[in-house]
Amino acid sequence: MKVPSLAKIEGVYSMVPETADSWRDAHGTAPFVRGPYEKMYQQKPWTIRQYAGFEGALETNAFFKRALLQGQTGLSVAFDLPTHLGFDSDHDLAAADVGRTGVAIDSVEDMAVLFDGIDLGNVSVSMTMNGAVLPIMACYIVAAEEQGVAPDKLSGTIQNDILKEYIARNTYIHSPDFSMEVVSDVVAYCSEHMPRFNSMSISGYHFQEAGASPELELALTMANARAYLTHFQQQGIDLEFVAKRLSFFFGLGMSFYKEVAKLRAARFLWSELLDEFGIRSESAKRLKMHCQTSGVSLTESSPLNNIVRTTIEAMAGVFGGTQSLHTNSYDEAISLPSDQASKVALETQFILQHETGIGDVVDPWGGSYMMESATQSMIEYVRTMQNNIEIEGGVLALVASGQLTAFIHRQALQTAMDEEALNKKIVGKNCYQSSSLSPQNERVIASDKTLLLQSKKLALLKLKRDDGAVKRALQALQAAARSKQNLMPFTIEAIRARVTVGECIKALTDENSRYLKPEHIEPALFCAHLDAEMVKRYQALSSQLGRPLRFLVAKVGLDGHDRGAKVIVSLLRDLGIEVDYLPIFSSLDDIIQQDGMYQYDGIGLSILSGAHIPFVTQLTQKIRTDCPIFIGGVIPASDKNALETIGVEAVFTAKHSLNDIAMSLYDILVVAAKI
Ligand code: 3CP
Repeated sequence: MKVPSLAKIEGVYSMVPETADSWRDAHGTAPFVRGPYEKMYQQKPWTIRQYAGFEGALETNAFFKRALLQGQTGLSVAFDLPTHLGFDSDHDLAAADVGRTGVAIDSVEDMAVLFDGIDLGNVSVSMTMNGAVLPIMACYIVAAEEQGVAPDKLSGTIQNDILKEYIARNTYIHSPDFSMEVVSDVVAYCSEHMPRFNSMSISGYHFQEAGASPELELALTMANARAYLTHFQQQGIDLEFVAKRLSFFFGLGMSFYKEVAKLRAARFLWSELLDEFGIRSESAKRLKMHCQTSGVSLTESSPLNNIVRTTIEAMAGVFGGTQSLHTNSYDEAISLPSDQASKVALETQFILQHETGIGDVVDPWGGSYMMESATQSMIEYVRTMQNNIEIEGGVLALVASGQLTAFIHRQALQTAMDEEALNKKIVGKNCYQSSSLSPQNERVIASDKTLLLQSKKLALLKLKRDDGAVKRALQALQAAARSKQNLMPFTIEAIRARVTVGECIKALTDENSRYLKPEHIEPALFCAHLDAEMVKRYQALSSQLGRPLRFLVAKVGLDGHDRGAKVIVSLLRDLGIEVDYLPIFSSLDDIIQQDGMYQYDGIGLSILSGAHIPFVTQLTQKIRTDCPIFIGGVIPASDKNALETIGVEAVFTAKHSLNDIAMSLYDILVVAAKI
């Protein structure tokens, strides 16, 4: 796909605005570049909405209550990977991931505990859920109903943005076609029954985390927004009404000016897009957004420096006029956020809101030559990209072929090369390195205990419920899927009858089987930036063996973060190694089977969900003893020794440069090859 030049954005500081005169517009009027509301934070500060969830509903409920008491103003639920993918906690594929990167929700009983003592008529709740959106929305609605709160009183947001799951985040379940129907079912249901609830959060955040620049993030987000509007129109949904409750979600990286410009440009583009669809409602044309500071910008070394990064990113969000904000915890490159780091992240927002006066001025960058031209350049970039996407067949076609994913990966490779060549400097990672690590206080997730408890609760639920009602509800859901009716009311009925999340999804996957997207891994030219002697040694090793080295890189379990794994595949291939890649959702049996065929020189696992110990323990028990195993991902330093004891040859984390990784692997390969 053709990519517009970034030169305009890069050279923005010396440009004089051509057509951008947004600063002359009043705040709170179309096209809303200067902000969705006239008085912005002078009238109401942004919502402090920290994304959180771990272990079971009880633990997360306690965390939510503490956060609300401390002054957080909205809730945001992180679900664990099995919930995202529609597996109950007692499913074989769920075992390693229960309660790790979010809370485990198997049924409405769990959802009721999650919000116990929290008035859902008063507190707005965001739920990051896409794949299993039907049963999770239904659990939320039924839990509220049982609390005495009717759907029309509920306020909050469901992410319900499946396109970005295929492009970058990877927690999808069904094929894109069926998933788009599910998305519109949720949107249509909310517009009829939940007028205060945002039925989508069209997300760019994950594109930037996967490697996209801020301008590409914006272009893909707006392209998806257009694809959804087109789809809803085709479904006969009243856009005038639903567009009011479509919100957005953007990332905030370290390119400070670009990030502010991106948020200003986003509002212009949305207002323009709705004009194009003939929508007249002013309130729909106000783009409302949530923002989150960047996870990938955080470093593993000197983690306290991440507080500075997060603060700068958060300021870009506020200058850009966000409605809601999550600030990351400083230890996220190392482990799941500790209590201390979560508290600092929350209090960073209090400091911004109460000590700085940062929100006193509406659109403070308005009128700056640099900012107005940056905003205009963003708008032009997005328009050109949109044009190119249409020429190539539109978003849905490019999602299905995997080209948008590959496109982001190409930018991730470029970033990795820029860091290696020191064209992009990261303090503590590729410059100003120091060996001192700040003291850590890592959160330890009691996953085994959570798994046991969830399994017991599921067994009890199945004993107590009316089996006949369960069977009838599941049959009705399947029949509705076959006859293409809106699935929300049928899922709500099933959830009321105590059908589990996994059972609902199983009923749907029996009709529309689980889907795996195509994978393309782009080549890279890393060797130019690596130690030349070492590159030659790789070639010599292969010559001595009389064959190319052969590697397997695998993503095991349910964790969809594959940016790092794919960069490593490109690196190894550039070193002349033949690499097979087992993509997301691979099992240990897949690895054993592949290794049985090829007897790899090395096997690399990439795990960012915290489930590295159980996976590696099982793998080392099953695999031949002479196969070197490497692991990469978010691995706390305290687990490194345990992994080495189990039999892992090397552990690579965000602090390692590509050169470090290539060197360590070489040393291990030489020993393993017995040359
Ligand atoms: C607000 N209001 C105002 C003003 N400010 N009215 C007049 N003047 C103002 N200055 C009104 C609004 O119109 C609205 O009323 C009400 O006050 C609430 O304000 P809001 O701006 O809608 O704020 P909020 O309820 O917090 O909603 C924010 C958005 C929502 C709209 C962005 O979608 C949201 O909260 N999104 C969060 C998404 C999220 O948390 N995602 C987490 C992703 P009305 O309601 O009457 O209009 S975490 C993913 C992490 C990565 C991963 O995937 O792993």
